[in-house]
Amino acid sequence: MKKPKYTLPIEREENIKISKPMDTAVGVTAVTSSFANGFGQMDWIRCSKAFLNLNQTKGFDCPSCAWPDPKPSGRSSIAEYCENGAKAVAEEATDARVTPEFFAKHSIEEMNTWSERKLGKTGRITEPMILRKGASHYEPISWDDAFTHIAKKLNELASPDEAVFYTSGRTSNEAAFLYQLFVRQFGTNNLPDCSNMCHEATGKGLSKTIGIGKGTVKLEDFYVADLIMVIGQNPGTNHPRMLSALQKAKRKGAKIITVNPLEETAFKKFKNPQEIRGWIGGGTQISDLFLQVKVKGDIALLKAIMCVLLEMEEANPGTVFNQAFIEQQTEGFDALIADLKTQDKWILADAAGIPIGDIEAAAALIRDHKRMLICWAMGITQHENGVQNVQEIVNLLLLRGSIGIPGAGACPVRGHSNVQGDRTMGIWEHLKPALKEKLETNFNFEAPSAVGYNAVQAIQAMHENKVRVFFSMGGNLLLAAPDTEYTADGMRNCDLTVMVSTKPNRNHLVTGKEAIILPCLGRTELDVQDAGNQFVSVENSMGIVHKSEGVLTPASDHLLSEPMIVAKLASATLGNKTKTDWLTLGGNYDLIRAKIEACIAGFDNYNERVRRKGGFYLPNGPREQKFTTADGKAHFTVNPVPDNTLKAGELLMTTIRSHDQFNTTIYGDDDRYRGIANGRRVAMMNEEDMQAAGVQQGDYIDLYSHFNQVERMAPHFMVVKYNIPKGSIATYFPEANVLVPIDQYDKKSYTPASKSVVVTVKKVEVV
Ligand SMILES: Nc1nc2c(c(=O)[nH]1)N[C@H]1C(S)=C(S)[C@@H](COP(=O)(O)OP(=O)(O)OC[C@H]3O[C@@H](n4cnc5c(=O)[nH]c(N)nc54)[C@H](O)[C@@H]3O)O[C@H]1N2
Ligand SMILES: Nc1nc2c(c(=O)[nH]1)N[C@H]1C(S)=C(S)[C@@H](COP(=O)(O)OP(=O)(O)OC[C@H]3O[C@@H](n4cnc5c(=O)[nH]c(N)nc54)[C@H](O)[C@@H]3O)O[C@H]1N2
Ligand SMILES: [Mo]
Repeated sequence: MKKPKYTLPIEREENIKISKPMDTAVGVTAVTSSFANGFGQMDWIRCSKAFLNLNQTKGFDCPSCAWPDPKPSGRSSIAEYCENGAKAVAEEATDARVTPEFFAKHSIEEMNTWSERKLGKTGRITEPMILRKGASHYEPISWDDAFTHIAKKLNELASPDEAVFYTSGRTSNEAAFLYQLFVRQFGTNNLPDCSNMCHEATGKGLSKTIGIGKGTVKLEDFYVADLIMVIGQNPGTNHPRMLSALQKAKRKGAKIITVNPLEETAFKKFKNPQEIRGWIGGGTQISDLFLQVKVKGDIALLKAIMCVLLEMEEANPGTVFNQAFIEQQTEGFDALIADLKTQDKWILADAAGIPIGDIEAAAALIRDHKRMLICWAMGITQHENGVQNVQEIVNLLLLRGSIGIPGAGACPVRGHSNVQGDRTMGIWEHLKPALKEKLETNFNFEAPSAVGYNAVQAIQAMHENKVRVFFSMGGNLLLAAPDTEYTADGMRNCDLTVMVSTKPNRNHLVTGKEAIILPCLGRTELDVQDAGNQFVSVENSMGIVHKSEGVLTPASDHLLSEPMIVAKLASATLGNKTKTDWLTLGGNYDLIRAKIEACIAGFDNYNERVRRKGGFYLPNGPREQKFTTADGKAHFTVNPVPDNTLKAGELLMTTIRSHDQFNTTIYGDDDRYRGIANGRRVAMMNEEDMQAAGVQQGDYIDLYSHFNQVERMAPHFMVVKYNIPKGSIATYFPEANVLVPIDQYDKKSYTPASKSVVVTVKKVEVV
C-alpha cells in the first residue's frame, strides 16, 4: 500500500518517559517552572515587568484562560497568575524575532518539516509578509500594499459570501466589534470562531433551557456553595486559578464531586503557591467523590443520579425536589419524570461505567446539600450530544432549584480569555435581529440577514470551492479544526489566506494560492495611537468586563494593533461605500466603546465603568431567577442516552490538552501531572484493552477512525498504560485531529465530536 503523505511532520518520538501521575497540583514545582519559562525566553527586566503587570489593576489581562480575578474590587495580589498564564506571557513577550531575513532564509517547504513547538519558538513576527503565487518563500510587503491587495481580492469576489472571516477568542471587545461591523458592511455573516469548536453546545443548551447562553454564577458563589460538581474539565492544567476557588470552597465546608474518565491530579491534592502553608503544608484534598465515567457516559450517569433522586423523593416526598421552584419557575417537569420512570438505573450505571454505590453516594450528597454549583468544560461539549449533555446538567440543577440563588447555578468554564466577549460583541454566524437593527441605524447600512458559515461549514465550503478568501483574526484554524488533512485541502483551495498573528503557526505554511501575514501587537504591549495610549477590554468567564492595558515595548516598530488592522482593511475595502469613519475609530478606542454602548445591551457608560477598579458585570436574568426564555420559564428537557456500544476492537477516543500547551501552541513536550515526558504522540489506554490489542506500554500503534466508511489514520503513537475506563482511550489535541471526522458533530450546535471518536488500533511492528 502506498504510504499517505501527511500535511504535518510526523516524528517517531523515541525518548518518551513514563512515570506515575502526580498526586498534588501546583505547589512549588509549578512556580519554579513559571519563572524558568519566563527567564528562558526574555531578558530579566522585560520578564519582571511582564510578570509584575499581569492581572494587575493597571496592567494587562492574562492572555491564557478566561477564569476571573479573585479580587474584583481591585486586582492587586502580587503574582496573581498561574504557571500556565506565565507560559502564555513568556511565549508572547519572548525576545526571539521572525524577521524578513528569517523568512528569506527558510522556505515554506523547510518550515513545514518543523514541529509546532519549534515553529512557535521561532518568535514574534516583525513585518507584514506575503507568499506570492507559486513562491517558495514569504517576502516583505508594506502595510498599505497588503491592505490594497486584500481589498482588491475581496472586491473581486462574485459574492461577499465567498469570503470567510474567522476569529480566535483572544481578540479584544474593541477589535471584535469593529471586525464584525466591517464583515457585515462588506456583506456577509461568515463569521466562524473558535467557540464553534468549544462552548457552542453550552450556548445552545443554556439558551434553550434558561434563556441565556452563558453561566449564572460569579466567583463569590464558589465561597458559599455547599456542593460543587466539576464535570469534564481539567482545571489543574487549563484553569489553574480555579483551584484556589475550589480550595477556599472546601475550607468553608463545601463538598466536591468530580466526573471524568481520568483522575486528574488537580482532583487529588492542591497546594496553593500564594500562601505560606501552600509551600510547606500537605495540601488540600479537592475531590470528595470521584466518578470515573466512560468517555461519552455523562448522560447515562446524570440520568442514573436523577433516577436515584426520584426514588428518594418518592420515599420521602418534598425532601429532594424543590417543588415550589419547579411549579412556579419551570416547564417540562412531568415529561422528565415520565422519562426517568422508563429508565433502569442499573443499565444506566453500566453505560456510565460507574458502580451503583457511587451513584447513590453522589445522589445522597446532592440531596443533603442545598446550594449546588456545576462546572463543566470540553469533556461535556465536544460530543455529538454536547447540547444534550448541557441540558441534562440543567435538569439536575432545576430539580433542586439550584439556580439563581447564592452559591448555586451553572458554571461553564470558558477557554480563551475573551471568547465570551467576542460573542457579546456579535462575532457569530447568526446576526440577531436586535443587533442588526442597531448596527443599521448607528452605521447607516443594510446588514446581511442570511446565516453565515460556522467553522465546520466554512471548511466544507472551502472544499466545495465556495470560499475564495479566508481571513483569520488570530487563531490557527488548520490545527484547531477536525480532520487536519481535509481542512488542509480546504485551505489550499482558497485563492488567498490572510492571518493576523503574533507568531508563526502551521496556518501560515498550509495556505491558499497566495498568503499574507499581518503581524499584530500582543496584549502585553503598549498600544499608542493618535489619541495617545490605548487600552482594550475583555469579558471573563463570569460576565465581568474589565480593561487590559499593555506595558511592554512592542516586539517591532512595524506592528499594528488589531483594531487598527480592521480599521485600515475596512477603509481600503469599503472605500466610499461606507459611512463609517474607520480610521478615526481605529485611532481612539473610547470612540469604539461609545459605538458598542450604542449597539449592545449592558454597556451603558462603558467608557466610565470600564475604568473603574474591577470593571463591571453584564446583565444576567437567570442569575436572579428571571429566566429569559420566550415564556419566562426554565425548561426541563428529555435527552436520550447515546448509544455507546463498541464492536470488538473498537475504542472511544477523547482528545485532550497536555500541561505544556495552549491549544495549538505547544510550549513543551511534557505533561507533568500525568507523568508523561519528552513526547506528545501517546495513547493512554486501559490495561485490558492493551491486552486485547496485543500491545504493551512502550509499543507503537497506528490509530484509525472509520466514520461513514472513510478511513483516517494517525501513525506512531506510543502506548501508555493509564488509569482510564475500559473502552476509552485518550490522545492529545492537535496531534490526533487527523482522526476527528469533519462530518461527525453535534447536529444542534455543530460542535465537532473531538471527545468521542470511535477508533481501532494496530501495532506497528519494529523492523
Ligand atoms: N494551559 C492551558 N489553558 C487553557 C487551554 C490550554 O490549551 N492550555 N485552552 C483553553 C481553552 S480554549 C479551553 S476551551 C479550556 C479547555 O479546558 P478543559 O475542558 O479542561 O480541557 P481538555 O483538556 O480539552 O479536557 C477536558 C477534560 O475532560 C475530560 N474528558 C474527556 N472526555 C470526557 C467525557 O466524555 N466526559 C467527561 N465527563 N470528561 C471527559 C478529560 O479527561 C479532561 O480532563 O482551557 C482553556 N485554558
Ligand atoms: N481535537 C480537538 N480539537 C480541538 C479542541 C480539542 O479539545 N480537541 N479544542 C477546541 C477548542 S476548545 C478551541 S477554543 C480551538 C482553538 O482554536 P484557535 O483559537 O484557532 O487556536 P489557538 O491555538 O488558540 O490559536 C493560536 C494562534 O493565535 C495567534 N495569536 C496568539 N495571540 C494572539 C493575539 O494576541 N492576536 C492575534 N491576532 N493572534 C494571536 C498565534 O499566532 C497562535 O499561533 O481548538 C479546538 N480544537
Ligand atoms: Mo476553547
